[in-house]
Amino acid sequence: MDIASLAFLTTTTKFLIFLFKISTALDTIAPSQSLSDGKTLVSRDGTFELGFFSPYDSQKRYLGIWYGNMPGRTVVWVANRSNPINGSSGLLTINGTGNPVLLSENMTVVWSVSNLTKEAQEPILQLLDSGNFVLRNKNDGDSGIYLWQSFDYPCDTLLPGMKLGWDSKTGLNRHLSSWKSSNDPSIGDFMWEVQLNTNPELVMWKGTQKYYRSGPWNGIGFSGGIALKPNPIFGYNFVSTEEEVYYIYNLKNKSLFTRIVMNQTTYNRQRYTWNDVNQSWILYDSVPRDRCDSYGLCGAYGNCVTSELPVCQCLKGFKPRSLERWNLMDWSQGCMRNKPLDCETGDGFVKFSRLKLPDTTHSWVSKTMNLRECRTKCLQNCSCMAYSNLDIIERGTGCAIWFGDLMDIRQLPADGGQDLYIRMNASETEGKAKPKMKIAVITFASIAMVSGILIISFAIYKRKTKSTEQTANNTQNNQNNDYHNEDFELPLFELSTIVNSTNNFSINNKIGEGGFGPVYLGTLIDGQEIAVKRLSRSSGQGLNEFKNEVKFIAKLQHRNLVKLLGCCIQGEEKMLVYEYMCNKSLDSFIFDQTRSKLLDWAKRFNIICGIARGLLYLHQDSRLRIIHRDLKASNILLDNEMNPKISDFGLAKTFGGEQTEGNTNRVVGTFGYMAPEYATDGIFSDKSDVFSFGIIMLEIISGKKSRGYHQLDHSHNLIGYAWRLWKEGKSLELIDPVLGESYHLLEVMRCYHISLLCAQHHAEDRPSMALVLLMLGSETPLPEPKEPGFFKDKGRVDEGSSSSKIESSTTNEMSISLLEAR
Ligand SMILES: *[C@@H]1O[C@H](CO)[C@@H](O)[C@H](O)[C@H]1NC(C)=O
Ligand SMILES: *[C@@H]1O[C@H](CO)[C@@H](O)[C@H](O)[C@H]1NC(C)=O
Ligand SMILES: *[C@@H]1O[C@H](CO)[C@@H](O)[C@H](O)[C@H]1NC(C)=O
Ligand SMILES: *[C@@H]1O[C@H](CO)[C@@H](O)[C@H](O)[C@H]1NC(C)=O
Ligand SMILES: *[C@@H]1O[C@H](CO)[C@@H](O)[C@H](O)[C@H]1NC(C)=O
Ligand SMILES: *[C@@H]1O[C@H](CO)[C@@H](O)[C@H](O)[C@H]1NC(C)=O
Ligand SMILES: *[C@@H]1O[C@H](CO)[C@@H](O)[C@H](O)[C@H]1NC(C)=O
Ligand SMILES: *[C@@H]1O[C@H](CO)[C@@H](O)[C@H](O)[C@H]1NC(C)=O
Ligand SMILES: *[C@@H]1O[C@H](CO)[C@@H](O)[C@H](O)[C@H]1NC(C)=O
Ligand SMILES: CC(=O)N[C@H]1CO[C@H](CO)[C@@H](O)[C@@H]1O
Repeated sequence: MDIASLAFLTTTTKFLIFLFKISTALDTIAPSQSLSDGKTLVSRDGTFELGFFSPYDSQKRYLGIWYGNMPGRTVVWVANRSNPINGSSGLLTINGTGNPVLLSENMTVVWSVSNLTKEAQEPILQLLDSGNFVLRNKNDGDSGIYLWQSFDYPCDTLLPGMKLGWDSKTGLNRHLSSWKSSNDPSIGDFMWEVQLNTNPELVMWKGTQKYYRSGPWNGIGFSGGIALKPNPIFGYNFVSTEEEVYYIYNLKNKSLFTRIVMNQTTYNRQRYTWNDVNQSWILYDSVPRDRCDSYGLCGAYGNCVTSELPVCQCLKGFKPRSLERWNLMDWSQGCMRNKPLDCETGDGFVKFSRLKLPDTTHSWVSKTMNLRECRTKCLQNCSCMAYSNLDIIERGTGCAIWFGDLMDIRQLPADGGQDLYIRMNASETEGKAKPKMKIAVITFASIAMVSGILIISFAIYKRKTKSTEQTANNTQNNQNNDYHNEDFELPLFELSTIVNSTNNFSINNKIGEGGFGPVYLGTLIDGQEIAVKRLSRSSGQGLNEFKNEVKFIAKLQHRNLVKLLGCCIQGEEKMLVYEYMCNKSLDSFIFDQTRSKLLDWAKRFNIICGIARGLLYLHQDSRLRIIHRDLKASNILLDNEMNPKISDFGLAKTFGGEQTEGNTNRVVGTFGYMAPEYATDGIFSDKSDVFSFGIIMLEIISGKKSRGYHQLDHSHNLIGYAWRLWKEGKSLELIDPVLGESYHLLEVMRCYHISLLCAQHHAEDRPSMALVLLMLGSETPLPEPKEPGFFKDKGRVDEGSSSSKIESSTTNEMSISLLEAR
């Protein structure tokens, strides 16, 4: 037989087997049925298969689940892992009381399910496409209510959608335990679980020894981990509530496969992804990653630093407990204080940066306390040794404190780790603090990279002593012991760092030109991309705007606001450094024929919600109440996951306490987005931002520009058009045709409705941002919108203030300023 016909035969056989599988494959077992050795269940789409198998060169038979359409057999779950069957007599069935049982010769029960969550009525066993093997009542259908599920009893593998952790109602602890060997799936030495204490974290055990810990969850990731970069494969979360504490991860693309496995051979927890091209599993990541991840390697108060030799260093202010053993590289005794504490008289704290936070076994947390209250709380108890923020989102919230010796600390690279404030003798904390530049007043005006506008201004207040030595990216400077000036601190970049990162302000690096100076793309040594706004020396206005307006940017930190990384002030040079947004601004997507296709409705909705959250933060939740005054699509930047970030605070105004409205002689903003009372009378309030937000929403829904002022017939500007369609019951015509059929109609209509409410003519009719978010997130009925601003007024924008004239006007994409001569 020649090779061709052999190949043909093989293909045909494969095809026949495939057909056979399709025609015979079942995914369920009913009480009258059973599954014997040699037969398998196949999930509906064929992803998973359940049946009897023998691992590697073992002769023993086990009931297990493996991937259905893959060469080799990757087993993800075993039922009778410590009780194998000797021959091929295995039989899986449902017994008289509705419990799944696995029988071997002479009807011996090898494995069974005894704890059902409720009474079984017509129970069936089903293998789902997720790899979950469930027992459910037949009439519960696909409701997700199960009497029992294999996902609650993991073996060594965590699949997407499985929870690793605790259900406090039932006391269930879902954890991974390694196989003893590739021949023997019974419980091995390694376990990977959520350690349930006040500040939970993931812990790996080797027998009864703690082997590795993840560090507590900080709202974004685990404090000892590497931040997960946006990736097309998976995302994860850690949920901690009264009822449940668990880790979970989800696949972004259902046609990819990933799995997490606790591996006894390699002593680590691995994450694999399936490579379709060469048909094999690729190791994606694993923990522990390096020597410093070994639990408690450096002992109490020891700091593990991979770039140092030896890796163990005592934290600043500490010395080896036993110098002799320390020098022999036995670090287990750890470190002790140079100067003992004096709790009665009063201690202080020293801040350590970029640490993996210590073991949380003896700790306490509060979600509501801020850092200052946290410090006080810690000072009150002499056994409290350190504190930190619980959550690092929005510049840090909540309070975590540690009792007793601090264990298992390591230093992490620039973008990892957290700040930890460690209790020290007061004499250690005073006088030694390096003078750090304090920013009292900073303003940045416009950062609009596509249209090339970035208007920034700032002023710097220096403390008595001045230092320009400090650089923001100095990784050596990781144990700086400044204490308690967490407010207003802005890292300083060396001029040379900026010069190098931008190729000496090369024309090739220029990404925009604003009214007050050029914007450059820079790349730091560690690869981070930055946007550098360099103030032109000739720009007097930049400094003015600065002094007047943004006394606050250093205080603003929210995931939906663009992040200021630092600044550089050296001689004549004044520059602000921002995170670089590779996806540029919203307008470069929604108004672009090809790029708009990249924004499906789900992404657009996410953008709407993100902008709303950012605005709510500005209006209400930030320490200063801020009105942005120049919201528009080109001021919404998008990160690589398409999360929106509000930029350009150059025109922003801040408010004290009860003040809700202001008045200005200089009307600045952008036509098409400006609320009527602001454009005509210079009256601004949070509601004028709400108006602009409504317009942006309409632009996102319709893919059309607001345009505005040069259209005399106001029914032809976007808001007029949207209002007319709404009134005429032709709302569907507004929706961006690029969205095709793939949108959630009710959600789009709800957004449309909310945008009209935001754009109502009278400011007092418009909802607050808090209400907008509530409306976006619920399905409660909405009030009928009243006529929008700029609809009926057949006149011009400046109706009622005939004396206004345009002071400087650029294209309709740029900010313009109107001067009111009152
Ligand atoms: C398999 O055989 C071993 C020894 O031969 C015996 O101890 C064990 O009980 C048997 N298992 C089953 C399920 O029959
Ligand atoms: C079915 O199996 C369960 C679990 O082993 C057991 O408790 C129950 O008594 C069995 N029912 C019958 C009718 O054998
Ligand atoms: C099963 O029953 C037969 C006959 O009663 C007996 O010879 C055999 O040893 C039994 N097997 C096991 C595994 O108990
Ligand atoms: C069944 O549930 C009880 C109480 O909820 C628990 O103590 C027991 O360990 C459970 N048994 C199994 C096999 O999960
Ligand atoms: C999902 O992955 C498949 C195979 O890699 C790819 O062809 C497809 O485009 C991906 N889908 C999405 C939505 O990313
Ligand atoms: C454990 O890791 C080794 C080496 O990467 C690999 O060959 C083996 O298949 C892994 N074991 C499991 C159960 O995944
Ligand atoms: C499979 O391909 C990936 C890259 O696509 C490569 O990294 C890997 O080494 C390959 N594995 C084998 C076993 O060839
Ligand atoms: C510790 O602090 C107290 C007061 O804060 C001071 O009196 C004492 O001298 C300090 N201890 C040492 C060893 O410096
Ligand atoms: C300090 O905290 C520890 C640990 O929570 C606690 O046992 C002790 O009672 C506290 N002491 C005081 C004075 O509150
Ligand atoms: C779930 C279950 O019944 N597991 C059993 C598997 O076999 C071992 C060894 O006999 C039992 O201890 C487990 O209870």
